[in-house]
Amino acid sequence: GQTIHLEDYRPTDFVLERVDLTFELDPKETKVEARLIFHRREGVSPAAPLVLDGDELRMTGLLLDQVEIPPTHFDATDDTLTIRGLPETAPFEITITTLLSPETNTKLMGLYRTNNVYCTQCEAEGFRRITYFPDRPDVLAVYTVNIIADKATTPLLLSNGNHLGGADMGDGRHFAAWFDPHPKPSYLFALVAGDLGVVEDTFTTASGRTVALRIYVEHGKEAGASYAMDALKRSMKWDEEVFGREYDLDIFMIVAVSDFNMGAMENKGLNVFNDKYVLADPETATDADYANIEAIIAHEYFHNWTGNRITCRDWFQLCLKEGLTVFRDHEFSADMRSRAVKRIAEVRHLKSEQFPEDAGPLAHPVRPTKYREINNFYTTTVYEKGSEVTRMIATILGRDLFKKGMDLYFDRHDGQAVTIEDFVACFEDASGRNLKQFSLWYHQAGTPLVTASGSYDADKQTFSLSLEQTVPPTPGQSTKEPMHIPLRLGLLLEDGSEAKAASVSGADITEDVIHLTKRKQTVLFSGIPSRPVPSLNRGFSAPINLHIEQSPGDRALIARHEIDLFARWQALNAIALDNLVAATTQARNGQPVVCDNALVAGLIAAAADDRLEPAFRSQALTLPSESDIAREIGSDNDPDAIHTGRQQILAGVAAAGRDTFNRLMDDMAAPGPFSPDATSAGRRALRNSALSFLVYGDKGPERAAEAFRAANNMTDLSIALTLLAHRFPDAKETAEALAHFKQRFADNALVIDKWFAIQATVPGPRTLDRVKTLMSDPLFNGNNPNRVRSLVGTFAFSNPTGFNRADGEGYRFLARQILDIDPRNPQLAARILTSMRSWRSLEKVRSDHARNALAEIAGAANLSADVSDIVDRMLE
Ligand code: BAL
Ligand code: ZN
Repeated sequence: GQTIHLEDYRPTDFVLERVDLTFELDPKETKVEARLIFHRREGVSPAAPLVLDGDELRMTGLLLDQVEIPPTHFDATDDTLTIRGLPETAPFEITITTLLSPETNTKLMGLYRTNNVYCTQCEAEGFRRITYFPDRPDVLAVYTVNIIADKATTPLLLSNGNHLGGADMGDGRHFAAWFDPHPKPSYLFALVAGDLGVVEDTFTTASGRTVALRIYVEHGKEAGASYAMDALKRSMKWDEEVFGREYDLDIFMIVAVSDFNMGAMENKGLNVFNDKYVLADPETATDADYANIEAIIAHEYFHNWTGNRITCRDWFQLCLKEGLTVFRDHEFSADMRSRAVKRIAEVRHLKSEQFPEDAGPLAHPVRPTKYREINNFYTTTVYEKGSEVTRMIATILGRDLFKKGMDLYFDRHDGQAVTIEDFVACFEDASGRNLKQFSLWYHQAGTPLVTASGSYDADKQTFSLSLEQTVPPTPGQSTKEPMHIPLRLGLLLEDGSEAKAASVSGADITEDVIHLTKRKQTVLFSGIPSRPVPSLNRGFSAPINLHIEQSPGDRALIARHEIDLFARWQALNAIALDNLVAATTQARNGQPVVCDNALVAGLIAAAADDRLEPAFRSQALTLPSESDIAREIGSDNDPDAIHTGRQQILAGVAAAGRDTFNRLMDDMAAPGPFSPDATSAGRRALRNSALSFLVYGDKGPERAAEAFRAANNMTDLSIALTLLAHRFPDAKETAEALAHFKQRFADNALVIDKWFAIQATVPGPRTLDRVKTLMSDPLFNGNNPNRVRSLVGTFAFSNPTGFNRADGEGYRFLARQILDIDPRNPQLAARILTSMRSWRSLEKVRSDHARNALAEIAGAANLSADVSDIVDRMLE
């Protein structure tokens, strides 16, 4: 594919006014008639042709104002339709007829079939697989959609907007008409048709309108949608209360499907979801599943304003809707659950997914300036770092001015397709602050590194904090400008209280935020009575790497006394990470691994502290992952040494904390029947953290097997199974538990995904053979994205020792899988391939194997644009 550049943006020559679509649905041959009313934009040359996008289309008719267009007046190529000789000023109607085969559409873009249901996915460029169209987000039009289908097999006919009516056609078919009054880009178009069950409810908006709510799922699964419905109503209310946003149609629909490339899609009034993010009951969903459902239901709903009412001018602006909407769903979850625990989970996710991306060959700015395949830019940088950038605007301006800026954004740009510059201007105008330097966060890739050191002058009672920032080079950006980094901080005194400085110089400071804007800056705090311990980047106010020389004792002081709970966790995590990095070196050199007493004491004290909420204590007990350690080390990584070192540290904590963990098993036992609420989930999390350490210290599988038998919910059951499979892979009890689990849930695809994932993550070199064997299991299905992700994706992304086998077999296996998946589903193949994004930070033997595997992919014939874009960037 060719490279698209931001600087080449220009508006279309023709303005699209209206779209009328008629679908005659058939699995093998669906007929689509698209009637498009255009007029030439003022000032555009009368000779300019109309150029429309297409992808794998079969066109059987092309009319201008109902008259056939002669072949001399148009050209149809693989990806465009060019029509010449169009009216100079008057509006005209183009009618295009295309034939589609939904049944054989395995790319899951455009119109396809899943479980006998017709379904669409149009973001980013799927609409052009339905008809020729100006398929870009700045073309907003009003749509009418007519759907015709067999009545017996396809009783349900859905599209965007409001239902206009329908009728029997007398020939076994029926039709329905839908009208969406809100102008929208084609990527928000949706059609769903089939035979589905429904859960219904209503929501009354702040202004008193009644909105019909419907969630469609497979027949028999209706009960599993009740949590999603509850989350939807809470989302609608929250968006009214917090952002002042009301819903704008008479009906809001969600459809759950089992074959979906993404998590979910925010089509206007008709969200389509991967059923993984809709269906939940205690027997089959974990606490993490419940939290994800709540977050994603909210995310897609919130898009109605941030994405749909105000959309992107072009795909370079993707973070305009995604970063902002992730920020909104994070705030929602924080309000529904524990804010501190939510923030810890967000930061863990950001560091484990986005930081590696930003440090490797796929690094790109939050607002990129070029792309070859837009599907490859639905990244954690655009989403998660994009959310962090929005959060920093709120931190810099403060709550009230941030709200004022958001209100201005909704007011000023409703109904428009806009840019990041438009978004930032609203906050500048609302606050009077200059955000020019801050905007570098959108344009410079790479995670900034801030190095800090402090010194205390007892005579003068001053504390001086020297800060230096560097932004590492990233592909296409070798030198960087200093950024505006908002750092929240506190200065803790020996007794744990916080010092209040008499004055601060050397940096702008607002509340507890210091604004770092230069490469080097020294901040002087006066009136500090004794040597303080600085607690920096409270709440993770900036998405940076922070290096500060701090003794374990100073960190322990923060871990005990910070008023900011996130900062306590951050301090514990820093102690643990130092220890794990040292343990890796020791393991690699064949030395005994030393587990620091300060770490063990800190972890156990946090776990045992009844004043803290259980969910937080569980987070405190969760050591940095093997990939966290690899990222901290940065280069020449040996995943086996990381694993061995970490296991030794785990053993140290398990042995020292046995009494505490045993007590927690009792204290955190469920007091009543299962409930998915955050408090109950937190108790389960802490109990399972304790169980994990106890099982770690066990010689045999009895305790884990007993936990498996006793579990009455999927959280406990899947953790017990994971403990058995990972800790005692060869035990008879493990084989029995795996067989029992498989048999019990054989007809529940989402649970069977967990069964595959648990086995794919068993550490060690033998797991590759198990994964290969599992691929021949009758329950494996290479056409179902969730299933492929659960086995192949989980193995590559989440099994550092298994995937990174020293002999390179893991990479060769992945290369073969990518080449196998790519012709069917390029998006899925490209996404799984990004699991190799950190290959250059491996030690030489492994990185040589990895390069060879990537070269094998790059050299294959007929690669999709998706995979070739990723592999080329990885090898660049
Ligand atoms: N727009 C793609 C799916 C999502 O981010 O909501
Ligand atoms: Zn989104």
